[in-house]
Amino acid sequence: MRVNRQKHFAKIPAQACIFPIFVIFLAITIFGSCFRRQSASKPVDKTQRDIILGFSQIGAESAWRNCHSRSVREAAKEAGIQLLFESAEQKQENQIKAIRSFIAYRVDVIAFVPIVADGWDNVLREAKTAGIPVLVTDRKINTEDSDLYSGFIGTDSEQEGREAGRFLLRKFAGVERKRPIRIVELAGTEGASAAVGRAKGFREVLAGNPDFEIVYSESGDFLRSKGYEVMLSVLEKVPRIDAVFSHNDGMTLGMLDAMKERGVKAGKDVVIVTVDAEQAIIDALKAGTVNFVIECNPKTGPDIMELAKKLAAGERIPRLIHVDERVFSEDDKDLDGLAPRGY
Ligand code: GZL
Repeated sequence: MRVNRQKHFAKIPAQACIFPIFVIFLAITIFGSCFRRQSASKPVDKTQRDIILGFSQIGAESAWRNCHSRSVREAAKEAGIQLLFESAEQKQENQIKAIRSFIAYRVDVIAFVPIVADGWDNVLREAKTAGIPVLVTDRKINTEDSDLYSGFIGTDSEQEGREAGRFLLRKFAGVERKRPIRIVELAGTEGASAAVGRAKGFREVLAGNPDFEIVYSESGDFLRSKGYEVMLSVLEKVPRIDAVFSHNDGMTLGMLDAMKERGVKAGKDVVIVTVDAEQAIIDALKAGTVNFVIECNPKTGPDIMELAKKLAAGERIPRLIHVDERVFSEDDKDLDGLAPRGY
């Protein structure tokens, strides 16, 4: 039975309702921010309250990123750290806004994944002025002032690129050929340290070797949809592709869809090398449509929380921590026994 309660409020003019609500809201805001400021200005024994970590994440562009976000959230809960988690939806300006909001809220520590390597000095200077330590995670930043952040924990993208190059050297060693091996590169987000590093390490290994030629490179922004689009276009305009180096599995999965549509036998007609090692790509390795997978470890949440606790306690941390990673190859003896991170 619906009871019309509207009549109980019909006699009170709307203005009279808004004013007391406004006063209450104003009181909470003033008292609340003073409390946070006081607690931040006086040294507070952090054991008496949860450490507050402001975390700016890129977005949700890949299975790898989603696994990384889950790892951070779960580890914060496990560590008893209050996590303010902001997703930037692939925009650097949203990350800068989030970091500024963390500063205003006077969190104990700021951690973030820089979507691209440049453009962070100003906002990190504001964090430094506010006395809030900053941990850079997953991707690296370019800065002249190394004082702007306390340390980095994440993957060694240049090493991942080198592993890709070394596999191709092994794969095509001793193969009689009348022309160089023609390579297409499906690159990650332009300006992202993960893409810059992978490209650099890959080229370092193949540099000066006349048997290999990177005939085409284009960014697919680490997105499956773009990997598909770029590969459809490449198959139209780049003849005789022998190998593809893709900077992440998401783009590789899109590329495999495009190759299948065009009747190209991935893993056989074209050698496929990819980075991340998400489960779908491990399955493709077992099926023979991918030849080599370089692992990029997304499960760094627990390490991030340990470092955040040290920073909150005023302790120093290592400037650079590269997490452990491995490779998975078509030559692995026990493909069924592979132990990827399972995401
Ligand atoms: C690498 C990470 C990359 C992954 C992609 O450290 O930044 O971003 O390789 C992800 O899958 O989108």
